[in-house]
Amino acid sequence: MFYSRQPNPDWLPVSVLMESLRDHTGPFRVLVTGGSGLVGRAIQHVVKEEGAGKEGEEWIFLSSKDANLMTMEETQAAFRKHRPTHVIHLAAMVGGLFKNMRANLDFWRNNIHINDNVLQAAHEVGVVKVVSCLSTCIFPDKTNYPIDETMIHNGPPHQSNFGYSYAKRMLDVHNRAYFQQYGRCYTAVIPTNVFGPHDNFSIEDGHVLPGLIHKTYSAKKECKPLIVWGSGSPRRQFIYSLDLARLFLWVLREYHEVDPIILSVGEEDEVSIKEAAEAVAQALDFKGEVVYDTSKADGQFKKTASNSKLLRYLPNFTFTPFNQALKDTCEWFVANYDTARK
Ligand code: NAP
Ligand code: GFB
Repeated sequence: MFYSRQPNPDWLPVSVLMESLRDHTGPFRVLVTGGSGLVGRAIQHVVKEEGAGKEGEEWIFLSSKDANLMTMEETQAAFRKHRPTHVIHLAAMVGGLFKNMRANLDFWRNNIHINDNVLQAAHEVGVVKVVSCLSTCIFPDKTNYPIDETMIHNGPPHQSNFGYSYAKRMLDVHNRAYFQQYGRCYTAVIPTNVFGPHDNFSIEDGHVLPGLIHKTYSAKKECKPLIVWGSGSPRRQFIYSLDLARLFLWVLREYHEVDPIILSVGEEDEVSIKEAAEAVAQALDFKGEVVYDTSKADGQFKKTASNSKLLRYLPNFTFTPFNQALKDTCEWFVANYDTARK
């Protein structure tokens, strides 16, 4: 197992270095924090329905009901109970642009507490590897494009979600510190905007695609116009949750750098919010009027990310075509309207 940056052997007792760099040969016992959310449910699907789990592996998916990871006591209790060998750390306070604009302090505090508790509890029980989750919205707002993994700390993030962004950036600092001091291979992925079944379809708190799906569904049912917030000109890359889940499994097993890796569709797949709204209308066969409410914020204009590091590792990875993934997500929402988060 090779790391992008060897810890300075002068800093670490060799036993700790060898202990943490040792290949883990036994079966994985994988703890997934945030296992009940959009990304967690997608990982459950690929492990249980697509056979992505391996013989003898144990997968444990936590929700906040199993442990409130904001408190160290409950976090430690969950880690001592399950004794994972590997962790996929998804749990976080998450939301779209408008929820972030309303609650930057909560996004900062909640996520800082959760992340510090999870990584320390993992270290204390000897977890061999943790894969945490950053986001392409945490990069500097004033930057060159395309964005790549080396640019995380090159300047302030967009004002709309600075609390969430700085909390996520500290995960990268955490990972480097656990590697330098204890040789731990704790790393992170950087997904772009994610969508799929089991998303949070709340119009006020959710992200743009689930919000538009919910609004289009209602507009069609009530024969009203679809109201898209903002100008429709900002640009986004969207990754289907099941594609992200498949990539998470690869990162868990085959990616051995502490440096984070962007998990996103290519720059050429970036679409405008207007194009996304039109794609949602088509997927739900909505033929009514589409109105743009420019009194609402646009947020970051774009955060075009490069997936060239990913494609260097996985040159043949194929993403689900956007319109197909959107159609599947809309069908899931319609079929599960009564129980979906909204
Ligand atoms: P989500 O659907 O909102 O799920 C959040 C998960 O975290 C849920 O399982 C939730 O448990 C859990 N959680 C929240 N607070 C908790 C607490 N105090 N203690 C224990 N568990 C807690 O979020 P998601 O979209 O799947 O996001 C997963 C990860 O991907 C996050 O780290 C997020 O920052 C990152 N990410 C998401 C996107 C995106 O577009 N969605 C983009 C980039 C990165 P309950 O179900 O019990 O509430
Ligand atoms: O997914 P979203 O809420 O967040 O997208 P970001 C916001 C963009 O979509 C803005 C437009 O340009 C909005 O004006 N938009 C249009 C809508 N209609 C809607 C709607 O009905 N709902 C929503 N939410 N937006 C987030 C970060 O940025 O990206 C989070 O704030 C997170 O921290 C997430 O990291 C992945 O893509 O702008």
